[in-house]
Amino acid sequence: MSQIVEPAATRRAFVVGGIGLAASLALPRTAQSAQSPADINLAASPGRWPLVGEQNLETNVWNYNGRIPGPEIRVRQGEPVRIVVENKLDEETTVHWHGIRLSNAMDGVPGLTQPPIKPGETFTYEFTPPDAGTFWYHPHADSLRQLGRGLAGALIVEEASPVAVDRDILWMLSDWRLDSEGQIFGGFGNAMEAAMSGRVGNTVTINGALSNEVAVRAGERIRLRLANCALARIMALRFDGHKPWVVAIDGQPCEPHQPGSGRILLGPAMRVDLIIDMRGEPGRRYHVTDDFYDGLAYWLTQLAYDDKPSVRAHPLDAPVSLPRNPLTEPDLTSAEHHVLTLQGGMMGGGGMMGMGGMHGMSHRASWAINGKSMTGDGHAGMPPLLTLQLGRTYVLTLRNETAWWHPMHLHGYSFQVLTRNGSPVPHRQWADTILIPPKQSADIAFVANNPGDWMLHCHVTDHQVSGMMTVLRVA
Ligand SMILES: [Cu+2]
Repeated sequence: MSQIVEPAATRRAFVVGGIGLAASLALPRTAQSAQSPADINLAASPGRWPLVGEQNLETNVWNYNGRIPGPEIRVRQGEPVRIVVENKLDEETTVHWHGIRLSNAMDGVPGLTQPPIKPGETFTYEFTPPDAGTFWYHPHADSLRQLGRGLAGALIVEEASPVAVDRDILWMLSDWRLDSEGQIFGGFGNAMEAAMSGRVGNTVTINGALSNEVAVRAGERIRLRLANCALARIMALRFDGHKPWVVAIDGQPCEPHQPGSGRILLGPAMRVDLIIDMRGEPGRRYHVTDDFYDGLAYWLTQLAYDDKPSVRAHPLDAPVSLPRNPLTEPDLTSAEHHVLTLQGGMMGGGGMMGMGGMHGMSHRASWAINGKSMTGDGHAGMPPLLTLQLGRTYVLTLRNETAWWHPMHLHGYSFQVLTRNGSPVPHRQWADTILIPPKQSADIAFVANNPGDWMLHCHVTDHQVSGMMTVLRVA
C-alpha cells in the first residue's frame, strides 16, 4: 500500500486545523489505505507557491508535483514501493530517499549510484522500506539550488499496526532566504558563507507556509513528526507550557525521554518524532520558539487551543513506545574502529583549508574529512575513504576539529549513537544524521550489512558541496 496524501487534507489538518478536528480524534488512528500498490509519480519542475501567504504574492520555486513541500508519501513498512520521478527542470536531478535503508542503486547519488536524470527524462525508484518512521526525500544534484528552491518532501513509513495517538501530524520545516518581494535570493554557493555557517535564510515555514497558529484541543495526544529540510539552519524548538517526549530520532524509535534542556535540537536533515499531550488551557495560545542562534530567537508558530473542554477526563500517563525496527545490533566486541576528522572552515585555528578539491567541480574546497576534500553532489569514480567488510561491525569516531556545527549523514544505514565526547548516550538512540557541535566528537556503530558505495557527508549543504563529503565502500 502506498499513497500520496492529498494536499487539501494536508493543508486543512496542518495549517487551518480546526475543521474536522473532532472527527479525527478516534483512537487509534486508522491508516488510510489504497487497495493495490500503484506507482507514485513525482515530477520536479519550476513553479510558484504562496510561501509567505500574502495575497497575490507567490514565490518562484522548484517543487515536486506543483507543491511545497512535495507530496507527503505514505507507505507501509515492508511493502514494495515504486516511485517514478520525472525531471521537468532544465538541469539534471536525482532523488535521495533520506534515511531509508535501500539498495545502493536506488540511493539517488548522481554518478556514484545512478546516472543523473536528464531534463525530460524519468527514473524509477523501487525499494521496500524495512523501517517504519519519518523519512524524507530531496535531490542530490545541484543540491544547494534544488533543495534551496524547494525540492523536498516527506516519506512516512507507517508501522504495521497504528500507534495509539489522537492525531499524527507532520511539520516539514524549511528555511528560505527571501527578498522584500518574497522571492528567493540567488547567490547560492557564496564561498565565505560556505566556510562558515552555510546559507541560513530569513524565513522559516511549516509545510510550505508561514504559520501563525496550529489548532489543538485540550487533552489530545499528538504525534508530531518534525523534519528539518533547511539547507543550513539548525533549530532548537521549545514548546512553551508543554513537555514533549522524544519517541524517535531520524525515524528510529528510541526510549521515550524528555530532553533535559527542554529543547528539541534539529540539524539540517534530522527528524524527531514527538508525543505531546496537550495539557494547556482551553482558549489559550502557547508559543513554539526556535532559539538556537544566540540573540536570534523567533516564534515559529503557536499552539492555539480551542474553547472546548478536554477530550479526556484524565490525562494520559506514560507516552507510547514505538515498536522497534529490524536493525542489526552492532557487535562491539569484534568491531573495527576508525576516526574521521572533520576539518576546515573559518575560525577553526588553521584558517580555511585552501586546498584544491580532489574533484574540483565548480565548488571551492573549504572543508575536508581526514585531509581530503570531495566537493559537489556526487559523481562517478569517487574513491572510497574506507572499504568496510560486509557483515562486520564498525565504530566510527566523528571528531569535529572545526568551529562550526556539522550534521553528518551516512547514506544507506541507520547507526547507533554510542557516545559523545566519550560519555555514553542514553535512551538507545539510532540515527542517520548526527549533529556534532564544534570541537566535539561522537562514536557511532553499525553493522556493514548493506553493500555498495555510500556517501557520508555534512548536511549543511554548503559544507557538503565544498568538501565535507566522503565515500565508504562496503564490499
Ligand atoms: Cu558541516
